[in-house]
Amino acid sequence: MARSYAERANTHQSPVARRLFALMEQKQSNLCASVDVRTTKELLELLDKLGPFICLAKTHIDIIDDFTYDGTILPLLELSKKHKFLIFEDRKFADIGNTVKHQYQGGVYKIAQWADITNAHGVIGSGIVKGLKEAATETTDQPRGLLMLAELSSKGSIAHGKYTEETVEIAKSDKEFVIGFIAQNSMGGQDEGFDWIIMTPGVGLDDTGDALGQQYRTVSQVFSTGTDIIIVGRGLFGKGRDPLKEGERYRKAGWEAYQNILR
Ligand code: 5BU
Repeated sequence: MARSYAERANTHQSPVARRLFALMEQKQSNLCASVDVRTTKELLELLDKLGPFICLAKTHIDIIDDFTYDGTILPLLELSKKHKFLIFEDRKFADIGNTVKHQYQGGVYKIAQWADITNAHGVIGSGIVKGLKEAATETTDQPRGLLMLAELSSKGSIAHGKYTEETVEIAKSDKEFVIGFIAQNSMGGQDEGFDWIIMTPGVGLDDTGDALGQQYRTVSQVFSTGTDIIIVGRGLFGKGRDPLKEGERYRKAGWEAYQNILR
């Protein structure tokens, strides 16, 4: 029997996860918008439209051509307050602890300063969790959360079987900082006291994939395999789609699918 977001908002070990679950319940949304656009203007305009429908905004901050901290991040943080959503930088860290620590804290993007959530590959071993946690603690008093990349949506992905299992083991190394997985399936853990959040990309209601290996499943399909949060990008704004219309459509589909698994 699935546990409700409201219940998990009260019991989760991570303050970021508690905030996220509370927002999800309040906004009746398990929709994360993946806003993969190339200019600050497009990013902010899109999130101002999608804001009411989402619990989380997922960025690839390094694809913004005109990025500046003050011009891009400060208004992004304002929007996150205005519309009440958290921010997830999909950085996919994949290096030794010492290097990812610098990458998370420093450079032009200074991700640890503004992103509530980020993610990392398991290929490197548990040092990556330690390095990122140190960076977060040294940078800010604000709570930060990490997702491990357990499975991918793309055709031919080699993250499965033993690799996925070992990534789950790495996640167990820090119960408070690691809040869950990017995955296509549930990763278990409940028996051992873990309340992992599963966020699933590769979700689309109108397309089955793209020309570069992306594969889409429907909202009800991903809920049937244990997702908590759907990550949707081009389904919301690609091909001339109207983000206001699609935002509400995916929010509603996600909320109904969640209510079905609670029954
Ligand atoms: P789309 O436009 O809905 O296809 O965008 C999906 C987003 O999720 C995009 O930002 C990818 O980088 C991200 N993604 C993914 O599609 N599949 C994965 O397995 C992982 C991330 Br991990």
